[in-house]
Amino acid sequence: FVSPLDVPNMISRIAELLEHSSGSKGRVYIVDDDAMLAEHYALVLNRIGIETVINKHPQKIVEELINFQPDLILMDMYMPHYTGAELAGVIRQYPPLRRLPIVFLSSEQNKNVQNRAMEHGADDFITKPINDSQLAQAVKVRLARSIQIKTLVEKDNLTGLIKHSAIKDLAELEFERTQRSAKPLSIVMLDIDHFKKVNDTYGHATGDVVITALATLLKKRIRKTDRAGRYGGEEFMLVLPDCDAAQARELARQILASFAVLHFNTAIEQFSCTFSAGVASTCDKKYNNAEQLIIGADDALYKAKHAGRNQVC
Ligand code: GH3
Ligand code: MG
Ligand code: MG
Ligand code: MG
Repeated sequence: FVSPLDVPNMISRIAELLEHSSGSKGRVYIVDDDAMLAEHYALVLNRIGIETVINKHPQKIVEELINFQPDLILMDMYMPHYTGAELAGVIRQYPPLRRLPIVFLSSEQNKNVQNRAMEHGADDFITKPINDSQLAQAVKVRLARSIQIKTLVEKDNLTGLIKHSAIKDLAELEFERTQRSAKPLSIVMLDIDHFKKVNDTYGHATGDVVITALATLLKKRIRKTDRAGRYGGEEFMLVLPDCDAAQARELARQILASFAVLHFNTAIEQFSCTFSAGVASTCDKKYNNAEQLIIGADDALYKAKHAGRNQVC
């Protein structure tokens, strides 16, 4: 619940989100058994700057969704071998895809049929007949809303990094993707050393400055395909696709070196901080899923702490 005092903050935050989402037009995944029609929808959406991928092989839908990472699915209701509702049901069983909005585009007017499809995990209906500009507008507004909600749900307020549950979903998604390619995936867990002392000595607000500084450094140092999340209070997680254990350790060491030389000014004195980090990689074949990989990185972090902190294990 939002207290009245928070309202100005909320308004500026929403304005910020709107600005953000207007910069990115988003990605739509199109499912229709009629290939010509699917191509036409894609063209209509591409014209207003929306990226599209058309599903060609229904049995590969999950794989394609994981690769494309769309913001919305536009789906036909009736196809020869399965219904849109059945496909929606399959998609919803898959944790990293459970928040993905599915919009049916159909000439089905029967509200009961529509409701049943919604129970299977669809979120909305666009009914045909519809002309091109109506379709473009209908998808555009739903897509913008989807991106806004995603940002609200997934972004940590203090740091702008990805929140705990969302970074875990992304780790799972990247793990699945790795299983389908031959490329390694690495995870780094970082935890600021003796952070309680920073709070106790200089105050919570200064503690927040340190957390934000490390977050900024992480964002600056990772590649476009890497993801950085705030896993806990002063604990962070990096998800690094196509990166082996040695490369991940090297990256963590470079970030540690940059972080350790930062000076924080307070009324009392100037101080600096370090962190400890643990790396786990799918180069090590013992990991069968993302959860095990995260536990592996956590164990390595624990080792780094016990070996004296200010290091990467
Ligand atoms: P270690 O080297 O073993 O990691 O010691 P530590 O003191 O960093 O570890 P501990 O987990 O005991 O302390 C973490 C502290 O982080 C406790 C908590 O009050 C503080 N903290 C958590 N979230 C925030 C936050 O958002 N802002 C600030 N300023 N402090 C936070
Ligand atoms: Mg059809
Ligand atoms: Mg700590
Ligand atoms: Mg901690």
